[in-house]
Amino acid sequence: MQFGSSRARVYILAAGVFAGAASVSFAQLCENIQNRVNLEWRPDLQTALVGDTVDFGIYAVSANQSTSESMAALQIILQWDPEVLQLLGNINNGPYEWLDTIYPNDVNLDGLNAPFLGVPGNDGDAFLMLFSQLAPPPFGPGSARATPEGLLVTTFRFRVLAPAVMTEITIPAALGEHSSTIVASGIVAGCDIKGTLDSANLRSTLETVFPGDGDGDSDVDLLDFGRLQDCATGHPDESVTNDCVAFDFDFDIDVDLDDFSAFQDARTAE
Ligand SMILES: [Ca+2]
Ligand SMILES: [Ca+2]
Ligand SMILES: [Ca+2]
Ligand SMILES: [Ca+2]
Repeated sequence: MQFGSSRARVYILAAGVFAGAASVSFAQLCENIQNRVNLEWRPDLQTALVGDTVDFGIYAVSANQSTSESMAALQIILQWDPEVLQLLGNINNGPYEWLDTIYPNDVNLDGLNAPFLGVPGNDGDAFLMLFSQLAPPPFGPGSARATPEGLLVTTFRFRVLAPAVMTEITIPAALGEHSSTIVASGIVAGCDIKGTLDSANLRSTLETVFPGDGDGDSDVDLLDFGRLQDCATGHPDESVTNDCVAFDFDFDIDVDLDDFSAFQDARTAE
């Protein structure tokens, strides 16, 4: 985590990098390279307990399966439910070492990071900037590259505050008047090459939930089956309640025939 004194300098630099297009040819240039990099979450967990610390890695994935894409900088807006999750900060544990990784103090713009105390206040939105090392080898590593396999950009770390059947962390394309999610091209300065923006899901509970064990007595039996019947609404898109999450085997926020068949498998396995 780097929250150094270079923050102001880098922010001014960013304003220059992200300044809009002036000429038509520049706009056309940008159009030719748009949608080159997708931002993707690859969480290694689907459930967590209240009080846990959870990490969500975000990957920059080249939309072209045979080439990687050079990135000068990234600006990532994040939105989450502040009653369920608290943003603690970031771990830059990817293979690429960014020149700087900062939450800018934007109190005088959209205030996404306000109140600003090094990390943004826990109000459900924030934005992070990451800057490439532009110096090419042998002087430096050159800009970060989004590969077809995906470059781990950064890991957002949260604390789980409350139970939720499913909570979502999204990357809005824009928020407020001035803030947008940007993947700045490392080839044509000022061009945004972001493609699709993914979202991540997490289920949080007060106690460990074993799939199928609706009454929490550490088995999957006929008593649990009775509960499953109460939880099954028959409507595939009807949300489950906290009491019924043990029966939502496939994490699609319902209890339906797919879950029933998973329940039967769980009973056989008992
Ligand atoms: Ca905020
Ligand atoms: Ca049981
Ligand atoms: Ca379903
Ligand atoms: Ca389900």
